[in-house]
Amino acid sequence: MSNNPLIITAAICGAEVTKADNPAVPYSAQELALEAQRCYEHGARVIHLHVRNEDGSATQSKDVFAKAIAAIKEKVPDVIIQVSTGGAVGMTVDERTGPLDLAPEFCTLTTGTCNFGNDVFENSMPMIEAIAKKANTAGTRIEVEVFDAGFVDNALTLVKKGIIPEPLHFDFVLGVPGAMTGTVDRLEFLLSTIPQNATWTVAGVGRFEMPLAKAAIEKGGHVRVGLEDNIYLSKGVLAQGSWELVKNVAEMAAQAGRPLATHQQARQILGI
Ligand code: KMH
Ligand code: ZN
Repeated sequence: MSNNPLIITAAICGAEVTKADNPAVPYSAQELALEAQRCYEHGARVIHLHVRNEDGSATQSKDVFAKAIAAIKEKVPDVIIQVSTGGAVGMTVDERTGPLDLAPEFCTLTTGTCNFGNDVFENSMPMIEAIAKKANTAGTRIEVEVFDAGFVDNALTLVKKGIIPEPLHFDFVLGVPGAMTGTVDRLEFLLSTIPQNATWTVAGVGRFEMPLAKAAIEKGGHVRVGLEDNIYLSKGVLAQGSWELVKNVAEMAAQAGRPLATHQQARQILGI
């Protein structure tokens, strides 16, 4: 059992889930900030951030991100904010990279194309390279989002080309319908493919969320949970917010003897 500090990321909003799915999904800057504060208080040190228009539709508008980030920073100045560059399926690279104009400290980068439910989440190599270059110019630390096994290989190719810097930090997003499923053997295979100096977190989608969180805690990795990935606390019971899922993970970590990272430790581990 590893005892290195555990970083919990809270994916509080996403682009797909709506208040109709779970009324606790935050849309406005104030709702996002309140949710971020609750998640931080329960142990999350990173907020994976998407933002919404007033009607709840997904946007990657720099201005909407700026308002949300300011509101979050006002309530929780120390939390690490990781902006999404995935946005929603079908958005262009220009749209998706809107928040990078704010030179955030942390962002995502999905390194491959996959099915995403009935849609296709498109990330051709030129698209990935364009997003990575904009992140590098902004001085933003990249988290590599892996929805399927070849995404690791693409990330390693980008390292060789000097487009993304090492050490890599991966997020294994497992259980998206149409991409890699969320069983522990899949996670173990992915771990066998990443460089020794890489760090990693896991985001299990739907029913895979907590079993993968438990595996990551045991294996010395980090954990992402939140309404973006899973709206339920247990079968048929809606989570009251992402904070309740964070609380669950913090309790699992305590039982396993993994301390939670401080915000300084999280920045150090992530190389931010
Ligand atoms: N909304 C998904 C299509 C990311 O944030 O970087 C992509 C996504 C990945 O959520
Ligand atoms: Zn996301």
